[in-house]
Amino acid sequence: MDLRYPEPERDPSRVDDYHGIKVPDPYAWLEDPNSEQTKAFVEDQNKLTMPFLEKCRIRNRLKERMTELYDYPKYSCPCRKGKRYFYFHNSGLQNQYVLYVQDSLHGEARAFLDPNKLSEDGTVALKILAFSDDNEYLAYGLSKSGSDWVTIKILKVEGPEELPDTLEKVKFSCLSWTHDGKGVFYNRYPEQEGSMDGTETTSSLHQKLYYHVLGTDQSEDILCAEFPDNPKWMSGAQVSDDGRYVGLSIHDGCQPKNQFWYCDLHQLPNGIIGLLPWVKLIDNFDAKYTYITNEGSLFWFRTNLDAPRYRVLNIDLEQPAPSQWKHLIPQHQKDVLDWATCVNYKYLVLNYLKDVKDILQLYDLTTGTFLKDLPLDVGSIAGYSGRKKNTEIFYSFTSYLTPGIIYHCDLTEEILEPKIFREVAIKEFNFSEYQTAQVFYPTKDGTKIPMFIVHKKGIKRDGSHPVFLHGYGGFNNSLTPYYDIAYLIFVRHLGGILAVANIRGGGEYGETWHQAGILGNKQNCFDDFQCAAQYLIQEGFTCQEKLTINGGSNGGLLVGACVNQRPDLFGCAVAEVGVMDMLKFHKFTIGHAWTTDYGCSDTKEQFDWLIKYSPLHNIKVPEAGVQYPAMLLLTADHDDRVVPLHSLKYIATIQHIVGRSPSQKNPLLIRIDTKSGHGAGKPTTKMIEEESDIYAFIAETLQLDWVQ
Ligand code: X99
Repeated sequence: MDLRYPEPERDPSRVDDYHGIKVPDPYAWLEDPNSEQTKAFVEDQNKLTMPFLEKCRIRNRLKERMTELYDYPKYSCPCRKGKRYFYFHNSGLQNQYVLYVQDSLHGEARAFLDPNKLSEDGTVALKILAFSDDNEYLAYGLSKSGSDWVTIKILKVEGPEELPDTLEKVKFSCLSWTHDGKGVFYNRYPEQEGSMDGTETTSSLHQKLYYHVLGTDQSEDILCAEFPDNPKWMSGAQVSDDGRYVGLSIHDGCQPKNQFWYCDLHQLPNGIIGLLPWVKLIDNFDAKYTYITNEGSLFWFRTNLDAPRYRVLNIDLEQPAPSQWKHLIPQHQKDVLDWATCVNYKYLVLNYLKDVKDILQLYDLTTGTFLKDLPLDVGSIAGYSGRKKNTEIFYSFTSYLTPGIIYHCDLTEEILEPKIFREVAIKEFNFSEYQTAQVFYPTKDGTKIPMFIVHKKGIKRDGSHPVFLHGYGGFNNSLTPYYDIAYLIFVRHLGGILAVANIRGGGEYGETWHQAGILGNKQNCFDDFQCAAQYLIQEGFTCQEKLTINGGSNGGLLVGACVNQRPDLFGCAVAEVGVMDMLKFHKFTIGHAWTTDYGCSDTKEQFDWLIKYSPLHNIKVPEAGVQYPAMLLLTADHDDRVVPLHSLKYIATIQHIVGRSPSQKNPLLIRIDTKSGHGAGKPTTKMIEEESDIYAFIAETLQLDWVQ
C-alpha cells in the first residue's frame, strides 16, 4: 500500500521530567484542540484516511447490509408512571429513540418527546430523565454532538407543555425530584474559561450539588453540597422512595467505593434553602453502598463491604453503629450481585452475574428469603423497569444472537409467571445457523479467563477464519453478551468468528477480578488479551494474519498496549477512543477520576507502572521480519471523556517511528469524526458510517471477501 503519512512538526523542546527521568513529548502541541496547527493535522490525517476507507472494496456492500439489518423496530421496557406508561422506540433507522406515552399497555401510543426534532442530523441526544413523584413533571437532559455536557429542561407532562426552566453546565449529574414536586437536585460545574461544548480539555473539578426550584432562574439555584477541600469528589443525590430523606453518594474517582451521607427532609423547618445539614452515615471510602430502598429509618443497601461479590445490608439510621448492621442477603459463593431493586413494596429483585451470564431472582424484602427464579436464556438483561410502587416488572433480554425479548411479570398474581411482552423478529437473518459458546482459556499465570465465541455452526478448525477479538478489561465493567449488527455481519458475510474475552480488570467475578487488572496489576489485562489471541490460534479458529483486535476507551488502551507488546500476533487492530498517553491522562476533563484504575505519573512507583505500557511511550520499530498490524484509530472532536489528543499524539508517533520503516506495509490510520463524541447518544447514521468503515478497513487489510 502506497501511503505517505503527513510529517507534522516535532518539537524537541517539549520534554517532561518525571522523578528525574526525561520523557520527550514532541507532539505536545496537539494537546491544544483550537490551534491552527492541530486543525491542519486533523485535516491531513482525515485526507489520508477517508479516501482509503472509501476505496475499500466492500464498503458499500457493508453499508447497504448494515442499513438493512439496522432497520427493525426497537423498543425499551415500558415504565409505569402513575396512570400512564412510557417507553422508548426507534422505528428502525431513526437517529434517536423517541419517548412514547400510552394510557394503557395495549392502548394507542403517542410520541411524547422526540429528540430527532431537535437537530437535523440527529446529534442531539436525550441522556437522563426523571419524573416527579406525582408524574406531573418530567426533567430531562439533552447533550449535543456526543459531549458529556448536558442541558436540563423540564416538561409539564399534561399537554405536554415546555417550561422555561433550563439548567446548564451540567455533567455526570444526578437528577432527583423532591416528592413535593417543587424542584430537582442536580450537579453542575463552575464556570470555566474557554468553551464548554465538549471540544475543550479543561479538567472537570469542583462539581457541586444544587437544588433547582421549578419556575426560577438557574442563577437562583440552591447550593446543597460542595467539597472545596476535595476538588475531585463527585456526588449524586437521590430522594428516598418514601420522599422523606435525600441520600448523597460521594465518589472519589471510578472505584466502586463511596461515602454515604443523608439528610432528613422533614427536619428542615424552612425547606431547602442552603447547604443541607448532612449526616455522614458512611464517612470513608472503604466500600460501596448503593441505596435500594428504606422503610422509615431502616435502609437497604447493596454493598461490597468485606464482600467482593456484593451482598444486601440493612442499616437503621437510628442505630447506625456498624455493630448494629444486619447482613440480610449474604454474598454468593461464586456469582456477583450486580444490582438490586425493590418492587411492589415487598420484593427485592436481584440481578446476579453467573460466569458472565445474567440471572434474575425475586426475594422477600423483609426476611431476605429467596422466592423465585425469573428464568432467562444465556445472555444479558439489557433493561429493567419496576419500582417500589409498581405492581409489575418488565425486563429485556439480549444476547449475541437474540436482538431482544421483553418480559412482563405481574406481581399481584397468585403464581408469578413472566410472559413475553414483545419479541423482535428479524426476517432477513437465520439465527439457527449460528452458535455462541463460552470457553475458559488459561492465561499467562494459569488463571482461567472466560470468552464468548460466536460463529456459524459446523465450521472447520483449520485456522482459516478471520477473528474479531474484542475486550475492555477495566473499571469493574463486565462485557456481557449483547446483540450487535456489525458483529453479525462480520460472522455472516465475512465468514468470521466473534470472540469476546472477559479479561481481568472488569467486574465479571466481582471486585477481586477488577483488582487483578488495575494499578500495578494492569499488565494482567494485556497478558489475558494476548493469551486469548494465542488460544484462538492454537485451537485452530484463526491465524495471526486474520486476527483483528478491537476495543474502545479503556479497551482502546488495551489494543494500543497489546500492539506494542506483540506486533507479530495480530493482522489488524482497531482502537476506538482510546487512552494512549498514560503519563498525562489525568490532566484532561474527567481523566483524574481514572487514577483509581491506572495510578498517576505524579507518584514515582506509579510512573514506573505506567511508562512500561503506555501506548504512546512504547512504540518501536519491530525486529526484522515483523511489522505492526494494520491499524485504524478512531476518535471525535467532541469526545470530552477521552479527549482526542490521546489518539492524535499516538498516530503522529506511530506514523513517525513505524510508518517510515520500509518493512511497514500495513496502513496506520486515524479516522477523526466531527460532531461526535465518546459514543453515548451517537445517531444511527453515524453508527452505520462508523461500523461500515471499521469492517471495510478490516476486510481490505486482511483481504476478506464478501460471503453472499
Ligand atoms: C468515567 O470516566 C465516568 C465519569 N464519571 C465519574 C461519571 O467519574 O460519569 C462519576 C462519578 C460519579 C457519578 C458519575 C460519574 N468512566 C466510567 C470511565 C469508565 C467508567 C471512562 O469513561 F468507569 F466506566 N473511562 C474512559 C475510563 C478510561 C477511559
